Amino acid sequence: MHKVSDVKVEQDILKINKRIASDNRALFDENGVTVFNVMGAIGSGKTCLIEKAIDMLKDEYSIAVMAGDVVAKYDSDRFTAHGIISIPISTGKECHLDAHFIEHGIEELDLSSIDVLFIENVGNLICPSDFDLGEHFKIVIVSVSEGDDIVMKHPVIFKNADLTVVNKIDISEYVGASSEKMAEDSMRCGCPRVIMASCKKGAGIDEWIQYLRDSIEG
Ligand SMILES: Nc1nc2c(ncn2[C@@H]2O[C@H](COP(=O)(O)OP(=O)(O)OP(=O)(O)O)[C@@H](O)[C@H]2O)c(=O)[nH]1
Ligand SMILES: [Mg+2]
Repeated sequence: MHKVSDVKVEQDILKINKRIASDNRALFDENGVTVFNVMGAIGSGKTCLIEKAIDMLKDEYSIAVMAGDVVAKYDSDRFTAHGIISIPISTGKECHLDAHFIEHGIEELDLSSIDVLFIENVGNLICPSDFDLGEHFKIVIVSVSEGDDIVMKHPVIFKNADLTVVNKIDISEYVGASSEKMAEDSMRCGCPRVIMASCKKGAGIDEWIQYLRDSIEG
């Protein structure tokens, strides 16, 4: 009895989330905003890769970010230092963003003046995969320092992703992880595209930017 009611509550939460996400997506579409939901474990390089994208695309597109974290101010300040608008979304105790957080984030933005919105999700590979935010593309950043069995331990988030970035390949040999295995595992889970990158050293950054540009241009 107890278990059945738990399942019902979860189903209701996901149903409500889906409805709000669909409203968010309709607003993004009306305003011609392309939205990327950037997920991945704590410290995998989400902020670093979005910062690179801002620097390399901000002359072509008007970019905004929603920075989601338990305490969001720190990453949000990193984004605004690149001369764009960033909305901090502090989740408190929540381990993921949901569509309702994004709905409130939208109230802070003039969508008609934005071309591209990056949403940096809270760092982890589990909860964010359940929650549609109204984005157009789901991206997972995974770093070699998480160990090369990490993808197969969290197949759902990779299955639902449009792109996996295997980051920190500059330190693969020091941490004893095979970035090739991680890329293969991600494809095996069902992710259609993988980019190998080192946000720090610059490897794969041109491909990352090209992926974003192609996605924005549709
Ligand atoms: N060696 C190496 N370090 C990297 C690379 N990319 C990011 N880092 C470092 O990893 C740390 C975390 O990077 P962030 O971009 O802040 O990671 P994040 O995923 O945004 O982290 P959270 O928001 O806390 O979940 C920082 O010290 C970065 O300098 C990389 O390609 N190679
Ligand atoms: Mg970050």
